[in-house]
Amino acid sequence: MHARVGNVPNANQSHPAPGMDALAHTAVLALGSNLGESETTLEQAAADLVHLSAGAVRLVGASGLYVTEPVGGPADQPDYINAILEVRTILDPYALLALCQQVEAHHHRVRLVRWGPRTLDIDVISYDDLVSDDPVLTLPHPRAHERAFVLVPWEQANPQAVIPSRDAATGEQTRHLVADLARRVRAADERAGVNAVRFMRDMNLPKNLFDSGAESEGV
Ligand code: A4P
Ligand code: MG
Repeated sequence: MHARVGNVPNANQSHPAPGMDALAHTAVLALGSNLGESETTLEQAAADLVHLSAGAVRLVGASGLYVTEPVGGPADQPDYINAILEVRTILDPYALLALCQQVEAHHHRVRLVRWGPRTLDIDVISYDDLVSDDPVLTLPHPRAHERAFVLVPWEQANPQAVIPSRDAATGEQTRHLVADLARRVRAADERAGVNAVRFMRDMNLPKNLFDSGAESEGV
C-alpha cells in the first residue's frame, strides 16, 4: 500500500494533542481478548489508544462488549470478548498499526499460536476508504467482511458503516453496508442454530476519550 501520509507523527513520538478538525482520518479497530480480565482489558485498551497516542487518536464510536465463540485456533479455547472502536486520527495507517501493537504489548500480548488465546488483539479493520493487499497491513482486514464478531459490534457502533472492497476481476472499488453483511452472518448463525455473538453490556469509557466535535463546530 502507498497510503503513508507525509509528515504525520509516529505513534511513539510525543506531540501536542491536535484539535478535532486536524484528526482527518477515520479508522475502525477491532478488539478481542480471551485471556485474563478481558472486559477490563478492552476498556483499558480503548483508553490506552488515546493516551499513548497523546491525542493523535480519539474515539468517535464504540460498540458494547460481546461474548463470542472462538473462530479457528486451538480447540477448547475460552470464549472471546470482542468490541469495535471507531476512531479519528492523524496517524498514517502504519503508525496506527504500530500504536495498536504497542497497546497489545502493554497488555502482555504474546504470539504463540496463530488464532490462539490472547490477552489482547487489536486489528485495524478499515482506514478511510483504503484498499490494500500489503501483508503487513491489509485493508480492510481480510476476514472482517465474513466475521460475525467484527460485523455485529461494528453495526452497533455505527449502523451506517461501510466497508470498501476491490473486485478481484475488474479491480474496481466497491463498498458494502456493514449492516447488510452483519444480517447475512446472523442469518447463517440462525440457520446453524448457534448464537455465536452475544451482547454483554455497554463499554464503560470516560467521555474525555471521545472527540467532542467542539473544535470543528467552532464551539
Ligand atoms: N496484519 C495485516 N493486516 C492487518 C490488519 N488489518 N490489522 C498483520 C492488524 N494486523 C494486520 O497479526 C499478524 C500480522 O497481521 C501482524 O504482524 C500484522 O502486521 P497478529 O495480531 O500477530 O496475529 P493474529 O491476530 O492471530 O492474526 P490475524 O491473522 O490477524 O488473526 P485474525 O484473523 O484477526 O483472527 N474468534 C473470536 N470469537 N474473536 C476473535 O477476536 N480472533 C482471531 C484472530 C481468531 N478467532 C477469533 C478472534
Ligand atoms: Mg491481530
